Amino acid sequence: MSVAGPAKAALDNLNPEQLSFIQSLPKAELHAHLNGSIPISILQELAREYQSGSSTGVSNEVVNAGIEKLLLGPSLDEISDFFALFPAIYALTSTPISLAGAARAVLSTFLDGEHPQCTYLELRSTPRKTDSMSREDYMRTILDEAERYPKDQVGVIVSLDRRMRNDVLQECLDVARKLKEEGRRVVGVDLCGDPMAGNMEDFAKYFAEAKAAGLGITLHIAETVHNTPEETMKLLSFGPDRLGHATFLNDEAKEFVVKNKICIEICLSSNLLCKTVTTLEFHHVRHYLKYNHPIAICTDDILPFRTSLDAEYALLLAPAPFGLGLSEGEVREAAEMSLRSSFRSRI
Ligand code: 6MZ
Repeated sequence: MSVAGPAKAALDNLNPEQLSFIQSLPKAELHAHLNGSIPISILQELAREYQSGSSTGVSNEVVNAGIEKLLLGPSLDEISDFFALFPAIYALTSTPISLAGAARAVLSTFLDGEHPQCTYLELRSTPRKTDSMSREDYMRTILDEAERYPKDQVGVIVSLDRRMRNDVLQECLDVARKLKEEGRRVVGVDLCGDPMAGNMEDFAKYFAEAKAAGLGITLHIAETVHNTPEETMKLLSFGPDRLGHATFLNDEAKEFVVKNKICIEICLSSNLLCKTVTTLEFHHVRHYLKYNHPIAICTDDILPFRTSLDAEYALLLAPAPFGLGLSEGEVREAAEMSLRSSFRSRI
C-alpha cells in the first residue's frame, strides 16, 4: 500500500533509528474500517473479474472510475466526497469469496510481514446484505478470516451505519449478540457513516442492548462542525467506551469525556485529508495529550487516506511542521494507551 501525503512527509522526516523505534513499538489499531483498508491491488483484481449488470446494480464504468480515483489518490474537498468512494468498493466485495479475500488481505496488511503494523487489530465492518449473503453471513465471512489469527491479535467490531433503518439496526445488533454468544470474535459495536445522517435518538435502544450483551461501544462523534452539541451529548449518554474522531467537542462534552476517561480514537491523516482539521498545529489531539487523556492512534481507512499505522505514529514523532514533534517517551505512552483501550478482554 503506498503511503502519500502528510503520512509520507512525516515518515520521510524521521531518521532510521526513529523509524525502527516506531516499527518495534507494540501498539493496537482500534479504528480501521474493512472496506476502507483493502489493498488497491486486490480491488484491481476483483474489478477485472467484475461483470457489469451483476446483482449489485453497479456498472463496470462506476467500478472502474472508482478504482481510477483510488489509484490517483482521491482529492476530497469535503467529507461527503469520501463517502462517494464506497459504492465502487462495495460492488467488489459483495460475494462471500470476494469479501473473504478482501478481509484476508486487510488482516495481512496489518498483522503479517517483517514489521507488522500492530500487535493487536480491532477490525470493524458494517454488516451488508447482498444477493449472495445475509448480514449474518457477511459477519461470519469476516470472522472466519479474523479467527485464523490468535485470540490476542484480532477482534471484530460490528458497525451500525447512521443511515440504517430501525429494523436493520435491530437485525445487525441481533447478529452481533448471537455471534458473541456463540463465542465468535465480536468484541464491540460502532456507530459510523455519513456524520449528518440519522436521528441519534433512534440509536439509544440498540447501543443499550449492545452494552447489556457485554459488547464494547465506540461511536463516531462530532466528526464535522455541523454535528450539534445536542447530538453529541445524546451520543455521550449512550455510555461509550471509546469515541471516533471527536473533532468538534464543545467544553461541556470535553469535560464529560475527560472526567469519564473515554478513549479517543485519533485518525490524523483522515482528519487532514477530509479537511475537518486544517493543520496538525490545530489538531484536537494536542488537547488530550496535554491532559494525558487516553487516546488511540489509528488509521481509519488506509486505502483512500494512503497511510499506515506506522505513518500515523510518525505524525506524532516527526518534527513540526511534518509532525507533532513528540518525544519517543510520549509516543511510547500513546502506544501503550491504545493497547489499554482495546476491547481484547471481551473476547
Ligand atoms: C464515518 C466512516 C469513516 O464498514 O463497509 N466509514 N464513517 N467517518 C469516517 N471517517 C472518514 N470511514 C469509514 O467500511 C466502510 C464504511 O465505514 C464507514 C462508512 O460508513 C463506510 O461506508 P465497512 O467495512
